[in-house]
Amino acid sequence: MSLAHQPSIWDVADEAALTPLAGRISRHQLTRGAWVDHLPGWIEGSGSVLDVLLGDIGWREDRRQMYDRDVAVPRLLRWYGGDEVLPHPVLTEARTALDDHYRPELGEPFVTAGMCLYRDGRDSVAWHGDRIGRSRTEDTMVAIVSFGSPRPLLLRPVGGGDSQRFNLGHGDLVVMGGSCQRTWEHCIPKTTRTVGPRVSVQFRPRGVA
Ligand SMILES: O=C(O)CCC(=O)C(=O)O
Repeated sequence: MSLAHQPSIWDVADEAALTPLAGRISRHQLTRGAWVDHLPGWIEGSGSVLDVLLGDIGWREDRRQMYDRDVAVPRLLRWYGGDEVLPHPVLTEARTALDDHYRPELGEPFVTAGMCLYRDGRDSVAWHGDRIGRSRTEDTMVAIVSFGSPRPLLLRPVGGGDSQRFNLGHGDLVVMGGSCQRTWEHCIPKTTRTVGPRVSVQFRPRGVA
């Protein structure tokens, strides 16, 4: 994959490394038992991870039926089951660190890693909650680490209300928790601004998608 990307002027480390989570991640309480944790710049040297993720890791285009047309989903996808080796060791370390931090609250480990590649501002994902599997009926957590050009993740309550915005790229972490997948929706909107590629890595417990 040859997608030009601009390094962050803040994240200048050559080697990818996790920074501590405890005491640095801030919780935003939403309504109806939903919350979002946010830690900008959790992974340093994130550009070196992006270089690997933009390589040939098996990205595929999904297609959806829209009325009478078969259309490409506007982003590329790669899904890793729990027994697959992740493409960069810092991602494995990240999953372990998330487990150490959240296990008392979550009660189970993060297992799968879903990855999305937004090649430019035309790629996006529409409003949705991750409601396939247990997250349809149970509280859970979805942890997202972002690499590359920041894109806004918007959240809004199901049925309407004020929205929240987190600009995510360059090693930033958000964790959507509590009832967030059932009572709130999230999206990555398209933009006409010139933006480089962004890869989102979503860690989920088994049976949540
Ligand atoms: O790109 C992101 O950070 C969000 C991805 C997402 O919402 C999803 O794939 O369900």
